[in-house]
Amino acid sequence: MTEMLLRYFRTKQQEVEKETVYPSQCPFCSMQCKMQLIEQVTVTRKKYKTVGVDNPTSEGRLCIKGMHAHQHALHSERLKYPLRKVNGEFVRISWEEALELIREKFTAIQAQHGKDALSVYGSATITNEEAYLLGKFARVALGTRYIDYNGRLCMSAAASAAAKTFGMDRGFTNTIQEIPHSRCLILAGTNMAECQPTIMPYFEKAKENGAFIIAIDPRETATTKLADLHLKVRPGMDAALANGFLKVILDEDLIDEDFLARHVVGFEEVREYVSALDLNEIAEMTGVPLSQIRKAASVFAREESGMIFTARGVEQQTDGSSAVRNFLNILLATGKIGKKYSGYGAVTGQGNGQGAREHGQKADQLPGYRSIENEADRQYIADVWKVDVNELPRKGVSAFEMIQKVDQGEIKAMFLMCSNPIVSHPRAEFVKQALAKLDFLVAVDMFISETAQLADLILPTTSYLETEGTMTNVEGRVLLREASFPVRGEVKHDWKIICEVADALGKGEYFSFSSPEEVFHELCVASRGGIADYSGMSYERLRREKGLLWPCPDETHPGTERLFEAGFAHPDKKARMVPVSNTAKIAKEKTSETYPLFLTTGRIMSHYLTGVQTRKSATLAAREFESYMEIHPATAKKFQINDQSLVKVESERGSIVVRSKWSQTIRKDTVFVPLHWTESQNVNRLVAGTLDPSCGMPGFKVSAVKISAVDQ
Ligand SMILES: Nc1nc2c(c(=O)[nH]1)N[C@H]1C(S)=C(S)[C@@H](COP(=O)(O)OP(=O)(O)OC[C@H]3O[C@@H](n4cnc5c(=O)[nH]c(N)nc54)[C@H](O)[C@@H]3O)O[C@H]1N2
Ligand SMILES: Nc1nc2c(c(=O)[nH]1)N[C@H]1C(S)=C(S)[C@@H](COP(=O)(O)OP(=O)(O)OC[C@H]3O[C@@H](n4cnc5c(=O)[nH]c(N)nc54)[C@H](O)[C@@H]3O)O[C@H]1N2
Ligand code: SF4
Ligand SMILES: [Mo]
Repeated sequence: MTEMLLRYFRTKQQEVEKETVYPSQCPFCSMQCKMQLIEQVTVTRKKYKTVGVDNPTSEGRLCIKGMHAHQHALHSERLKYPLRKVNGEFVRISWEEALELIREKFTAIQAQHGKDALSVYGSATITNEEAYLLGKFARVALGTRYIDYNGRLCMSAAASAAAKTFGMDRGFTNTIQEIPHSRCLILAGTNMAECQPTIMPYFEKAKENGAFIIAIDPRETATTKLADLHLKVRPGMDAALANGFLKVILDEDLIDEDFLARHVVGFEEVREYVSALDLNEIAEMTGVPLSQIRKAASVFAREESGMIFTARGVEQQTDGSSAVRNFLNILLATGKIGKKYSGYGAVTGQGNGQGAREHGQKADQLPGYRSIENEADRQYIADVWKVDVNELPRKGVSAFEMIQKVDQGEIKAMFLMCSNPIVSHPRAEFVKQALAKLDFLVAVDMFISETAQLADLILPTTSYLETEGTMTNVEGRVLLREASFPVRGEVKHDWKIICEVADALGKGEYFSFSSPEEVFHELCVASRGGIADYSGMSYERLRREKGLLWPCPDETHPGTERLFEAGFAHPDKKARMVPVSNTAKIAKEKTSETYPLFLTTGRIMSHYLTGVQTRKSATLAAREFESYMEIHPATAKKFQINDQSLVKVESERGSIVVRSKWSQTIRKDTVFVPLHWTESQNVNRLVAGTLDPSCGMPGFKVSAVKISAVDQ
């Protein structure tokens, strides 16, 4: 028997005729786990598997999404040719025809309606080089002020809070390797166990080392299970909860007077404001017992080191930016920043959530985190781009406001790269109707997404397996994603597409790049002297040093591991504290007799964003094939909703039908629906279009809804 088995395995082995290894990084979250795709060619077929590769951040780990990412990249529905819509059907055309069509349409629209009638919508999934080129494309090739990107729905609140407070916004102020040594960790509105799974060992090690972990989330999740204390906050009340922490810290005299005096401006205003607050009222409005608020605040302040992490739970609110600022107030009041094992982490989302917000895709931004309204910044970039500074457009508007301008007929055409806004935006039905009004929509995608379905032209692009470029991970570490998988059909890289469209529009001289590395050289020069300074980096260094943390201002600079050790990034080197109100200026929806429950939204382990990619992966799709609504059994009984039965969820905007999932661990006044499904399961049909006025972030995490059983 053994002999037979051995012979069997030997023959099997011999079957593998050729093995090829392709390097890459995971196309999904901000951990940017390094990986290899292994292709085995046997006599009968090709087999693929993905394995992790060691590096300073992910240490060789992969989660299930990464392990199965190749299933969508190799999927038969990957687009191979440009497609033009003719009488409602997509037909194959050549690249020459596609580029000519863009030239014709864009030129005619601008001639008739002005430069700003064109718009660009970008992404934090594309590489730094592509994000940089897209910003340049909007300003130089199209000359429009209207460019923004999906990171607006993701990173804008944390980015604006850190920029205002510290004068600089890099996701983590410390390296990930410091986490295990910190004594107290606050995880506010993050479900990293499902969203950045390979980060978990750092927190598990911290726990083994005796750290006290505090989680803030209306639901119990795989992340909150790690916590010593879980504050089950009412959705949208994080700013008030942070005030509760500050009040306890003041009352118990736990502030770091010396740190405040030397490094902070604005503490007295915060002290005055917070002193007048009533802790019982805060406990009441946040739904968190006072004893828990006291315990959390006092442990955090008393421990010698501590870190606060925020993610979308806190940030995707109409006061997300100030809610984050209030958590930063806690760090500053206790002097826990700019030091070993103490600091802040905005847990970035998409693969390039960090880098894509630095190189000029944002409505008000030029590369290197420069401001498009600052005269010196404009002049510097105009010189790098070799254009007249007066030709550079001024700032545009945030992503959702851009859609509103489409609806109002002000924007007539859109160049959309790597996003699916009719699923991911609030008021999804409105967004769909608005985009349908465009005279001309170009979508650059790997698949016919729900939004690409509306396009007049789809340009097929390469995936993470095929596109080389840099990505800046959750730490702010710039990684070189090497990629060499053969490109199929007539597919082109995003960076190449941008350059060719620019050329078709007569602006080729500004886009004459022949590789991502050439683009990176220019990006580095453009970032020199800016806040996000990459100018000391090169592909060669990134390869050799396994990534570099910015700022890295010259070739001999080792990169910056810990920020703010020598002061903050404002000109006076001091951080800014400001009082934050318990309630948002733009009121959040309240529950009422008609809409008696809070709805919050978020993610699950096996799917990614609007699901275009993960639904094409057989293994991932099988794990969770439909949407659901998490609900407490007591609430479910009150509304006569059985477990695992279909339920209609309605808000003032619209309705969806999903399956109920009873859970003892969610708040009784709250239901949760993930965002990964579309059409009648798209939770964004329910979410309002109100935005945080300071950063344009929609309030994805609070809606008022009613629920009812669907007769079956
Ligand atoms: N599996 C998976 N991983 C992903 C993604 C994905 O789609 N799927 N997307 C990536 C992207 S782009 C992003 S931005 C990140 C997002 O990463 P996270 O921000 O961690 O993900 P979410 O699930 O949106 O929200 C986190 C938690 O916030 C809680 N929450 C809801 N409302 C509130 C509130 O009012 N206050 C507080 N304190 N908490 C609240 C939710 O219950 C949820 O558990 O994940 C990245 N990783
Ligand atoms: N209710 C609710 N809504 C939310 C959120 C929430 O928590 N709740 N979260 C928000 C957040 S944080 C985010 S980040 C947004 C994201 O929302 P979207 O930007 O709409 O996200 P994706 O589903 O990643 O869409 C990416 C599209 O680009 C394509 N694509 C993938 N890789 C590439 C590439 O390399 N190049 C090109 N050209 N195309 C590519 C994919 O096929 C897909 O069609 O959703 C937001 N919407
Ligand atoms: S989804 Fe995130 S954690 Fe999972 S393998 Fe990809 S990059 Fe790593
Ligand atoms: Mo995101």
